[in-house]
Amino acid sequence: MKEKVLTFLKSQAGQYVSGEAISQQLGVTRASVWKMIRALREQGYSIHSVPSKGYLLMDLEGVFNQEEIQTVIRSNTIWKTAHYFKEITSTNDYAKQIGGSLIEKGTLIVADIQTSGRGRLGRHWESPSKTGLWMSLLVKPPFAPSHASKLTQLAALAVSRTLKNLCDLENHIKWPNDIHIQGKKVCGILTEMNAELSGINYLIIGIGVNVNTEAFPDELKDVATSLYLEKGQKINRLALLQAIIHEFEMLYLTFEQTLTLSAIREELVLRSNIVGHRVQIQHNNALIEAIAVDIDQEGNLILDNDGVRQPIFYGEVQRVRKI
Ligand code: BTX
Repeated sequence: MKEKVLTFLKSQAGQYVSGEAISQQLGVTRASVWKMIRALREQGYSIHSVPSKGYLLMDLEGVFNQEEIQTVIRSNTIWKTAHYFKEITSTNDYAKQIGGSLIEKGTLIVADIQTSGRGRLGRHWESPSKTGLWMSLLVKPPFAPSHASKLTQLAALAVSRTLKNLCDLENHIKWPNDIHIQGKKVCGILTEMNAELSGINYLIIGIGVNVNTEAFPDELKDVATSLYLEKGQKINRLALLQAIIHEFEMLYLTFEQTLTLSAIREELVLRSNIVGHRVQIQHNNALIEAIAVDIDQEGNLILDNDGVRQPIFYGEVQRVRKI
């Protein structure tokens, strides 16, 4: 029954609804309306009450709980199962714990806070409470481990498209795993897998998006940004989650057919803030400096060093100056 109260409040978005109106609509007493409002608040919904006006649902920033997340992924064909945590060390760590026993095609793990969010090479990923999208997409793909890194590119494109289409924010993909707005990192992606030569046991695509972050710690404020800081308005995290998962699903289903990035290679290049620039890259213990000229259908960054072309599969890339 409390779901019905919630649906009713959502249908009146932005307006106060009296306890009387809710009790009449649902055919229950005012006392049970109050009990259900209390239960919804315990579930994380922010419901404001004013004695003369009634109740107002204030979930413009998106409330995460098991039911809401399950609802937004209902139509997804790959990630149908979700695990929501109010707090967790890292969604990627949890994905590893359950990865061995994963039987469904895909599982989504979402948390409101990560206490030990991780970036690449064990670096810390700042994941404060309820302001971001901290999630892992766990999947058991039927293809060889060599294809895994391409999924980072699919995820980056899914986020990049969503930030443009849903939030109207211009953004760039910093090959291979970040999304930048105005040169600052708004999203990072960490892909990890458990594999044998014969195949992938499970693969985890961890995605962290700074959504409604109002301020960053000193060490990040020059390099990090959030959708809120760029747009000046709060973004509904559930809507963002739904859009990213939907984009990713479409990209993944196409990728499964060809196992190459040929269908999206040009778009990856267009959205890149690396291709067309002189870069430095740490690769196999050497620091290479060259011009990034392309991304191939395997997802490699193509460097041109005085006419010699070299594909780079993975690495830390930094722009040196515009050519
Ligand atoms: P990365 O190694 O490319 O980036 C890590 C670096 O980014 C840090 O060293 C720091 O300088 C900077 N940084 C830390 N936190 C933030 C932040 N919130 N916003 C912007 N910059 C930041 C990027 O690794 C991959 C990050 C993946 C995070 C997701 S969240 C869900 C999943 N679970 C988990 O533990 N990690 C992934």
